[in-house]
Amino acid sequence: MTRPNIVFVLTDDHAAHAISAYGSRVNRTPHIDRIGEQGARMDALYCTNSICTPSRASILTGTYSHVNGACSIYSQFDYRVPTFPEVLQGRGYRTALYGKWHLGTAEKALPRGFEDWRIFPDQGEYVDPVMIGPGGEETIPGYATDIVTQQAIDFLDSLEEDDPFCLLVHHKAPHRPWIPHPRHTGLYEVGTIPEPETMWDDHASMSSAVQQVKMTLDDMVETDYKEPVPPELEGEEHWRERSSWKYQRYMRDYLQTVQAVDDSVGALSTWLDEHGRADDTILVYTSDQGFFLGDHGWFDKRLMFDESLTMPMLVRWPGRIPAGTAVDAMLTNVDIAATLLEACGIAPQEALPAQQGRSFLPWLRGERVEDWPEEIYYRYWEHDDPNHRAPAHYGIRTRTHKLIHYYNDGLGTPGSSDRIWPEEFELYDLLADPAELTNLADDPAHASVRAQLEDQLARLQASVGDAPYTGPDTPRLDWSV
Ligand SMILES: [Ca+2]
Repeated sequence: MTRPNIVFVLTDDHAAHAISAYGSRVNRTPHIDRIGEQGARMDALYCTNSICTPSRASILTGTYSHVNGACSIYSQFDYRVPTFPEVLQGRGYRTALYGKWHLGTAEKALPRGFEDWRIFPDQGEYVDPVMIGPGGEETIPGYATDIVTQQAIDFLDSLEEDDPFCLLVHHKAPHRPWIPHPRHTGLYEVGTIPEPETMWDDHASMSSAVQQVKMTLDDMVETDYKEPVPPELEGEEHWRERSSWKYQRYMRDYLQTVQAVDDSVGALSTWLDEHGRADDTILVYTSDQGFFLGDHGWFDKRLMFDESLTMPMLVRWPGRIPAGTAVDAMLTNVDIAATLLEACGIAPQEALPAQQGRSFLPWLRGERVEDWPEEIYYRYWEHDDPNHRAPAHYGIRTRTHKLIHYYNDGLGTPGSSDRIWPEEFELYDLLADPAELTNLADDPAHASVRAQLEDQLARLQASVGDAPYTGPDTPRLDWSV
């Protein structure tokens, strides 16, 4: 068979519920939607660590954070763990990467496996970004999303007709601080954006660790909403009106930056159509994790609640993936490398011996796989960073329940092992309470469910080669390292 090409569009912090193919109440994304209309939509794809660097490392290598070393945005990706683009390059693929890398800019951490690449240092800038490439560093005038799209199209234009290619298009958008292109500033006017149903969640039954995170809408700062808070909204008593005010501005800008991403997907799709390459190209749209869009009163990610845990993914491969396929299998970002390699006719385990994922290609073809796991493992390692104060935790999600274990050592006292709170658990019944508003961990009626999930979590954690947190002497990653 002809080897398929890959165009892999990865955005940053684009929640599924800001994509109309996923039923967004707040925006329209016609070009992204079209991938799913012509191909497949993943309905239960989860990240295994909801933050930028770790998810990228898991996607590229097919491994969990404790294996690839990129447990937090402050820890070093183990560059010795091979990636799927390196495998493809070794098999004759033309490979390129443009945009956000976020796996380090030290010489050994620079992209490998790509014949051409341009990356933003760290998070990158929206306007006139600096980009690093094989020839060094330069400032490129323009808007980051459009620049990355043009670099991708220039690469496609440079190819010979028969070259198989793997192109990674890694946008900065819609990551903080959400700077839109001027062509989109008329969209999603302040005051018109619906508030989510859980925006006024009081977190009353949640763990102390979660109640103290600095991720509420009111925790946003002026660089997020771009203008001073009006004096009449100052003061503790006005926190609700102020949160709504901040929400409207945050969402306006977030959704406008998404619109440029949708334009990018449109441009790439058009290129494939016009050059006769659509039929032999796997076009993927996904994001490194989800994001809270005012859900539970929060912005940002990190926590294991579904808005943050869920990754959107749409995949088009005409003739191979039936149009309109909805995949409800429970998948993770660790499964993506195996899937893409298998689609290219390469046995994942032989090509990437360290990889821990399982190809979900059969699901994409519309088949059902009877022995597919009905559980996913999650671990957030970054502990109590001063900006977000999100606690480290691990947990399990099944079809019906979620159990989360916050170990809490040193929480609120970075660098110390003092225990402010004892370890805590949260248990959610996802069938009765899909919005995850009621923590049942200490409900006697759920004691047996909790005990069973604790056993299941321990088995799952061991099966991926991770180990429980056992105390301050356990090696642990620290945000300050
Ligand atoms: Ca991200």
